[in-house]
Amino acid sequence: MLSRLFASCLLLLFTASFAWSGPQGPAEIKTYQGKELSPFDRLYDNAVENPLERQANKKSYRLKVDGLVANPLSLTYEQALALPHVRRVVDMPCVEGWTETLLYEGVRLVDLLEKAGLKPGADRVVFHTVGKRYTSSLSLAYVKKADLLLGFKINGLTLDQKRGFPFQAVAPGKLGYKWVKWIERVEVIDKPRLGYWEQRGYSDQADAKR
Ligand SMILES: Nc1nc2c(c(=O)[nH]1)N[C@H]1C(S)=C(S)[C@@H](COP(=O)(O)O)O[C@H]1N2
Ligand SMILES: [Mo]
Repeated sequence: MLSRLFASCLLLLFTASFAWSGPQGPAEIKTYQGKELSPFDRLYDNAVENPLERQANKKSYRLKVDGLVANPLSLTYEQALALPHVRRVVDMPCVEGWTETLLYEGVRLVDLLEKAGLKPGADRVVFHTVGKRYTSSLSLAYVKKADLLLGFKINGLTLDQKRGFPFQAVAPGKLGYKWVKWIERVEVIDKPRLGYWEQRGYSDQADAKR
């Protein structure tokens, strides 16, 4: 009798949780502070990596911060997300000519760099990816001025494998190829280093035209 009561309570809870959040989890945010957002999901896919190179294992994943730092960091996904969160609507312009307007939620790279402690000569950060193939770098001056985020949500939804789980660089004012997806390592270096597209002739500055 008691166990039947328990079972029906469980069933009720289960059904209720579906009714609250729906089987797909939280709903996508479509507009934010009066701005219309581009959809989280879309058909095109211009990433360099094949599907196998996009798989971060949530359990074994570590976000590393190393190079010219006093205390290299190696954080689990949860540890990284324990940092303060920032929400920001930004335009991501691709060199192909399209622009997406998205609501990102992320942690501030400057918070991570502060934890790690920059060493003298530190001048740029290189973003390395789960697939090890794609990289890009940005100056520390830009990172501080733009308050670059490591985004983990778009439009209120956690990044999926296509969007760059677990982290994408949110680099306002820079072209899309600086918005590195599937980040697993931030390396601090002392001089410019060309990334994947930069080695293929694209501007290392990558300023978006206005
Ligand atoms: N790791 C990785 N990050 C990447 C890319 C890539 O090929 N690999 N492409 C970049 C480019 S050129 C653009 S325009 C954006 C596109 O992001 P989206 O496909 O999520 O819209 O991701 C950027 N980040
Ligand atoms: Mo792009």
